[in-house]
Amino acid sequence: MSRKNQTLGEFIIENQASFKYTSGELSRLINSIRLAAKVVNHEVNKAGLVDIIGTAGDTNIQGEDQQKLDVYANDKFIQTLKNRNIVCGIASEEEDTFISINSRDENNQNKYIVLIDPLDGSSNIDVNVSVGTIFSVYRRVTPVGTPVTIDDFLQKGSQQVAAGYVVYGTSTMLVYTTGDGVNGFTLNPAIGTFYLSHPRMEFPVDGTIYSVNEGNYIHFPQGVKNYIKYCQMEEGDRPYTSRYIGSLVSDFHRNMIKGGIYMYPKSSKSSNGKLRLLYECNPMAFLAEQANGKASDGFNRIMDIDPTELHQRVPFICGSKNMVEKLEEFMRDVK
Ligand code: AHM
Ligand code: MG
Repeated sequence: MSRKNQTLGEFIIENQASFKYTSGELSRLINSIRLAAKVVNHEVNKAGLVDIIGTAGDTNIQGEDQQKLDVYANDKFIQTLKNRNIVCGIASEEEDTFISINSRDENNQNKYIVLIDPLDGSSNIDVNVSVGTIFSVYRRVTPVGTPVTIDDFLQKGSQQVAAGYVVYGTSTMLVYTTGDGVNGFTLNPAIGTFYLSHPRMEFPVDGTIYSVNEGNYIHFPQGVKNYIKYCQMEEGDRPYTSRYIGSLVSDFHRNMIKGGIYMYPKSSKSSNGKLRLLYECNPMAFLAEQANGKASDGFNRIMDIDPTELHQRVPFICGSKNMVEKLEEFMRDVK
């Protein structure tokens, strides 16, 4: 089956049969995400040349308007999914409401909807620090052939059929799951091909890294404060190392490889935290569980939350299983 250095294209074809709904549609969908990721990667890599090619709002030498990178990424992902006539609906962090797609196919048989955060880690975009794309895929719940409705998007994370991210880091990687483990592919920019570099990725059950914006410490719930103090205590393999990039995809990616916990809890400033359930937390939770990790809101499984709004926020704790469970223990203790 899968082997290292296999290209993503080969991997998709070889693994298509093992996916329980084998229409080829999901494979085409992952393929178009792969294409859009390459286009966005090219643009992200040019971001450092901003003084030379102009900033957002300027007109470039070809007379084209320079776009902000997150707007650019949003356009590219939506355009690619639309053009390839693959999905029946898209929701994005950058769009107020969902987009219904009229298939060119007369029978309009498209079954999948995609939720996407086209460029996450906005505070890192202008400073040459890793950012990422996050995506989540569901089968629609309304009848095929009719326009999508909000019900197609407000599904529990446990209903996801695929999820993944692209990290635009020192290398660009696409990491995804279709419910049969997590595989990571690294882009060779010279030839524009993704290769399987990280087969069967898994969180170590325990870790020694904690990732949280400690500037918000005084606003955190007592359980989180106690857990942070626990991380810092001198005992056994503690104190843990604190690492926070401020880019969910990059923090998650590092923690999955090395073992760690990511936290964006609620605070007295934001009662549901900051991160969005449908296109940030659920896809990362699906990946985490598929990689033997865990994702929680501090008390309950993220993927069991019944969504009520497209842009809903939830507290998000995710990472190595034992670490997340330890945090939950601290939360319960002060409930
Ligand atoms: P964004 O969608 O505006 O980019 O916000 C999401 C990002 C996450 O990637 C990151 O983990 C978090 O916000 C950082 O937030 P903060 O700067 O408050 O620590
Ligand atoms: Mg985001």
